[in-house]
Amino acid sequence: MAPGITLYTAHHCPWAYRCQIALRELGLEFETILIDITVPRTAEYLAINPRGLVPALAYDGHILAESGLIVQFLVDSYPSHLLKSSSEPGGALQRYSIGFFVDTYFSKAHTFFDNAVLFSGEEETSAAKKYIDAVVKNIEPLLDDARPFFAGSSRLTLAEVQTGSFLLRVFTLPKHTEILPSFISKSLEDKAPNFWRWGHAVIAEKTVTAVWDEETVVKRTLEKIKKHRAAIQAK
Ligand SMILES: N[C@@H](CCC(=O)N[C@@H](CS)C(=O)NCC(=O)O)C(=O)O
Repeated sequence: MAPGITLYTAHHCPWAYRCQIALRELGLEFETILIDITVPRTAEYLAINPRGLVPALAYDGHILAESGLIVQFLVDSYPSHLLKSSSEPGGALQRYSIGFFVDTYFSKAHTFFDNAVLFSGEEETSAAKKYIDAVVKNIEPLLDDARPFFAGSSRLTLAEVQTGSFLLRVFTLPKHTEILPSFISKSLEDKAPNFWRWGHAVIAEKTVTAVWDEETVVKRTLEKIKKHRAAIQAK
């Protein structure tokens, strides 16, 4: 019998969003329970995930937390096009390369994007430029052979599952000038063509857009910006 799978999530959380991309890519049946993270967590949810964060995954009687680890658990449990096993020919190297790519994206680039969202004025412009420079320097070379996906793959891989929900933001939010300066898009298109092509291929995939709700993400992002700016002014 297939194990019961329940995903506790909020679709506007990019970390949680990764898990449903993985579940859909793997063709797994799962139940979705939406958690309202704009209010304190219920005792019922805290009993599931004492950290109070989304996502959490109930899998065959086990509770798993932390999006990256949940995704890794799923791709390890269900061999697929997303990732080779370490014992397959080329598997260990593919796992290393994808791990290196995902780590590089988050440790060297994406933080600047998040900063640009939160900051305003010169600080926002500076963070946006740092994001573009970091993508050009660190990510662009790693996507030289994307066809259209990571390392020549014609289908999504774990690299896209771990980054897709963040790419949705990168390619959507600069259209909303109350959130980000629009030069981000033009600069990425001109200076990071591999990243631009790859990112657009990723966000065109049905499993990536399945529960994407731009309006809600924009609304929540504006609320987050307001809260952040109020906290700074209160200091
Ligand atoms: N490292 C965690 C991050 C998860 C996370 O930050 N979730 C946020 C929503 S995007 C959350 O649950 N926030 C609720 C809160 O902080 O109260 C993961 O990857 O699962």
